[in-house]
Amino acid sequence: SKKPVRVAVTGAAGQIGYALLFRIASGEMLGKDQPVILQLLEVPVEGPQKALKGVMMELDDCAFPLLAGMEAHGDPMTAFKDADYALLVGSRPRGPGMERAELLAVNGAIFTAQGKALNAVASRSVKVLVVGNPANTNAYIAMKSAPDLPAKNFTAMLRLDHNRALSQIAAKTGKAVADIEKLTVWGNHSPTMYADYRFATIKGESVAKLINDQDWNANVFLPTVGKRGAAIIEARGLSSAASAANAAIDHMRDWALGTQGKWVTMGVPSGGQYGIPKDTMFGFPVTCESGEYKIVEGLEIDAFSQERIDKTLKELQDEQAGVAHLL
Ligand code: NAX
Repeated sequence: SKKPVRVAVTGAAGQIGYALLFRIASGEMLGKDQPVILQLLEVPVEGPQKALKGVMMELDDCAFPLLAGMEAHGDPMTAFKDADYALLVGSRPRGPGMERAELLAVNGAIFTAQGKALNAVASRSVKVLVVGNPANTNAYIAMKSAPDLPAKNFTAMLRLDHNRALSQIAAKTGKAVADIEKLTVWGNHSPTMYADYRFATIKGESVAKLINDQDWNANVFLPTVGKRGAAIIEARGLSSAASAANAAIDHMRDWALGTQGKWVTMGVPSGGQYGIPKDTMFGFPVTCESGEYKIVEGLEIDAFSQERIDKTLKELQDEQAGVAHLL
């Protein structure tokens, strides 16, 4: 049987953590033959640490055959020790009335510390996924704080936007989600992201031709996908959690186990493709094979798409400029 791998998860006592840990421990992320050791990080404060103990009691009570070990931590320097995978979920999202500078400062502190800890103690091939918002910029901060790790090990979650777009297209066309290929989402995980179905196909048929409605694209589809997070909060009174956890599982599973040539969306440091400056943590179409992702290159960018890409890039560059003094 396989040797266990170490999976670190931060924000482990939060909403997404509660929807995520049980699926990792049951083998949905890394395969039904891959034992895992969970290294769980929460803030070193009594309430969250106690809640984390409760989640671990429930994990125990599932008697998952693949759960080879489990630890609670309050310090990233111990939580990330030898980690093969790190899912950085805990962060300080923007609250009502919170200034942008304050948001960037609080997260800057969290993600510089976590980046440094990964740099110091994680496996040299650790695969890092940042979920906590602002996800792209937090991933960028962690990457820049870990100079001894390859930049390509750091990624941000755009998969929830990708999955939201898939489901909207399936509803619009009346076709099955499973048959949609070559969809992507460019840019920042924020309402500026650009979900792009120009290359998408359903059983070989062009999605753009099937829909054939640019007004729907610009005025219904893009706003619906872009503002879906706010719509969930409005309906549920809480932000997306199960769907976010599901997207994190999809992202890591595809990165680790491959996509068999299919496109998925990941936020990854740009290598300069499509005019996106090097190292910008940007949503791109990728394929994954043998534990590595590869940006799909050479796609044509029309005027409408260029305008959208420029807008989401501008937002990311402003965020990056706001944290530059920390790095
Ligand atoms: P919760 O507030 O339920 O849980 C967050 C947990 O993180 C808390 O238990 C908190 O104690 C812990 N935490 C905070 N700082 C920490 C630190 N420095 N180290 C370790 N743990 C820490 O939030 P939840 O609903 O689980 O959401 C978590 C994050 O995901 C938020 O930032 C949220 O904005 C973000 N999201 C990102 C999405 C994406 O697509 N990238 C979608 C869903 C979600 O909105």
